[in-house]
Amino acid sequence: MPIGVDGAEDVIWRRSLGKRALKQHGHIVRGEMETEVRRVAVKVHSHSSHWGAFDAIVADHELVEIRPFAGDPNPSPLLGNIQDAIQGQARIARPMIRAGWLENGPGADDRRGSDAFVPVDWDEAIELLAGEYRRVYREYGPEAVYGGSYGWASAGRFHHAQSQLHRFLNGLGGYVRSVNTYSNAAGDVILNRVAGGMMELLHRATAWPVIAEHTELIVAFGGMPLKNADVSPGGVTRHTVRGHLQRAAERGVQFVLISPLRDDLPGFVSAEWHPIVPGADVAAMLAIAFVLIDENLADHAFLARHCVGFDQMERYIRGQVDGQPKDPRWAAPLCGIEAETLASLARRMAAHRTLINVSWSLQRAEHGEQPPWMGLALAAMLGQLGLPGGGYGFGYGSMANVGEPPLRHRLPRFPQGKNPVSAFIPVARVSDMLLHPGEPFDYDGQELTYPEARLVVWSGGNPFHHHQDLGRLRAALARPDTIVVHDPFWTGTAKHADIVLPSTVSLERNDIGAAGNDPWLIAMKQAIAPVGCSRNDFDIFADLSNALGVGNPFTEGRTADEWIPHLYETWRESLPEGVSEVPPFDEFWATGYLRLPDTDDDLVLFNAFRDDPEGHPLRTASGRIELFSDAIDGFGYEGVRGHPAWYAPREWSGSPETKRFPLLLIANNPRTRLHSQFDAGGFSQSSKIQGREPLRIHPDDAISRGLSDGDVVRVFNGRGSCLAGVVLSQDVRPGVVQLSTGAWYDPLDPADPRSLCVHGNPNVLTFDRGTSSLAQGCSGQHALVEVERWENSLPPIRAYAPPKLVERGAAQETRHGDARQGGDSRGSGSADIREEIDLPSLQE
Ligand code: PGD
Repeated sequence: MPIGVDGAEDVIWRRSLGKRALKQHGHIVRGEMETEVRRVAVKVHSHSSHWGAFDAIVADHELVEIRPFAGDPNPSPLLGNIQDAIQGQARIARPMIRAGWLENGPGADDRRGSDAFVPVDWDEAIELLAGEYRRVYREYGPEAVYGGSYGWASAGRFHHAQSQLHRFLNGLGGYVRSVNTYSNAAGDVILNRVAGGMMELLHRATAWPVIAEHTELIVAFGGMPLKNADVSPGGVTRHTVRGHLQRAAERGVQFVLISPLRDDLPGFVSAEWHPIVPGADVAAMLAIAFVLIDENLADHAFLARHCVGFDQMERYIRGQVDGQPKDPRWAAPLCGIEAETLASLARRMAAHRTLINVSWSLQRAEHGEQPPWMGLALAAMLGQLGLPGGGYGFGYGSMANVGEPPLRHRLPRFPQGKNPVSAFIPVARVSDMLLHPGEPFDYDGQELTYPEARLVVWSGGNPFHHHQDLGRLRAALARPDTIVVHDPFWTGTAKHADIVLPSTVSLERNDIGAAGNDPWLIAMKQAIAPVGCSRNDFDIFADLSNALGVGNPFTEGRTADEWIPHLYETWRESLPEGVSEVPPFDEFWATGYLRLPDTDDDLVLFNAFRDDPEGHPLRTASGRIELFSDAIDGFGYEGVRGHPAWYAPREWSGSPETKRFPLLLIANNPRTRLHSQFDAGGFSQSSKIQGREPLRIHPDDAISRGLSDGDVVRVFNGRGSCLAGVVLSQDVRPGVVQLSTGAWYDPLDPADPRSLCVHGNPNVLTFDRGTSSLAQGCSGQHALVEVERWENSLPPIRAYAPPKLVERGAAQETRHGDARQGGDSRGSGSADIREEIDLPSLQE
């Protein structure tokens, strides 16, 4: 499968010429290219990303345009990040070893993050790293290797960074893994116990067309934001959520938005907006439940036949447990929604075909197990679960594929082998593990112990994006003997590693794109040559496996380009008889796209269970929906009863802490990129203010602080601080500020773990506590902060610049000098570095 043999054609070249192409074709400058129409010879390569399939248009070996997949009705603007980002200076050009590690060998080191790096060639990097793997496995065993390596990496069934790493580590004897995700750990754990599995709710959710046709009232806790519906792990070929919402709105569906942010539902659905206090949804839900009970609107027949534990929950709601009825008057001051509004909403919900949606953002917070559980309980009380258009949704609008028809067959999969190590951590407890080895912790009814990780490997994830309280993370990352990072980019994580291995991006390799609940298999064709010396993760692990004497079990004698047809043909052979639509590999590859058979568009969640709960029991302890769980009750965890309940988060608008930090920060997923990916790209950059991530604030809060649109502010609390650019917005509840995740970590003083981040990464502010002992999930959504105008001169953005690079032996000198990063990332940074050390051109 050589580069660019297929799809060669002449096309009209309208826009988005890359910088190098501009130079080669001579005479066009960036400003003109939007209108320029010219005919040039190009090659067209089908490809895919987590935010959409596309054709990569290449001329003279340069990526010149990203053109959305023709079958996508509403392509994502995130495609606009790819072109600039993949060729920028943030790419890692060569394998790098941290100077201090090279000098002193493995060991705890708090210089991680501020130390310089020494470029080495691949042979040396492989030899050094193989030696370190050998040492750690021999001296400490596989329980000393943390390979959880959480992260989305890039689309593609074969070059899936985490799967590649896990297969490699399994070949060495295993590793400590992580469980659940940063996206929805709390929802996963609670719904597995009380609804029989979150995956069922996600992959077999009531189909969007059924909602558009049958639902009368959508009550959306946390909304259904279109920005999140742009993405799906593995890819999304058809962005349909906007169209479904439009059809529903045209049919007259009423939308009630319960969220501190008005744009958590698009304006065209004309939602009734109740700007709730962040973190107080369960109080509002309990008040609605109270009214359903009090006014005899609950469906007792459904509760009796399909649920267990309503009695216990009812006693709590009526106040028979703690003397406090959870009525609307109780809830109103907690959640900021008037008592009468809550009561009338309860009556409307009972009178209409109602869908209750709980977005994932609600459970990415302290006590995050409660909103998905209480939302389900409300839907059970309405008795509409299993009816078309009624019932419950977990994550419509949290991801593109929720509500899309499931595929009839499984997808091609790269086998990971078996991990004999039983030790694991809940994914968001990584700092706890590194800071407290040997100490006990609770998780979902189990008493576990944190292992002692000597070697930490990350491939395809960015903890400096996804983890909370980055100051604490930095202290934790000072502890292990060795940290290895495989990434195409100099992310914060790469800058904190000891050994950095440059991976290719997906456009630099061949792969197969596919995702659950998405109907297209995409031939992801290599479009451009790898930047610098970057290599496919597979090839890196193959070399390491060879060096460690376990080569053949890892590669099975195949190259990467031999694995891809192998995966496809193995998958094709495993399909049931009669799936005649699936052609042989060569045909698929030549066509570029394959429509997969999916199921009908009329799926209704829980309909078989509704009709026959005994014949189609749920996979819960009782076979029914658990409004009271004996198991959870038996764990005896603080802040987790046997039924859903209200617990005030420690940091929220009603807490005593607000005296010092009176604003409630919402650190949600960004609108302009997927997580931290391609933050240097054009679309992401277009939203920055004086180079900083935008922070939305209500005009009342801005005026009282003397702030105007476009100002730069310092956002701070007791854990850290960052700069951000002010956007005044009436779409934010007063008392709330919103700063999305994903701006690359950019410490003013890299040697200070609690340094100001000059770019606007909100995880310097968030707290690092699990949702509860039940799920131990990520609580990154909320934190208390204060905001003040930044009066000093603006520090340059260095986030995308490489760290200081030095020749071997120059490390000592660096320690005494300035070990800060290389300069302004859009200015002279990379030039300085190249003067310092002769790096290969990124384009060669
Ligand atoms: P990404 O930015 O997608 O973030 O966290 P995650 O770590 O997944 O990181 C993926 C990394 O993979 C990037 O650095 C990219 O360059 C790299 N990569 C891409 N392709 C390849 C490849 O082929 N090989 C290798 N080796 N690397 C590759 C996301 C996580 O963040 C998630 S899912 C959520 S929902 C969380 N949300 C929040 C939140 O709401 N609030 C806060 N405060 N924090 C959060 N963090 C979580």
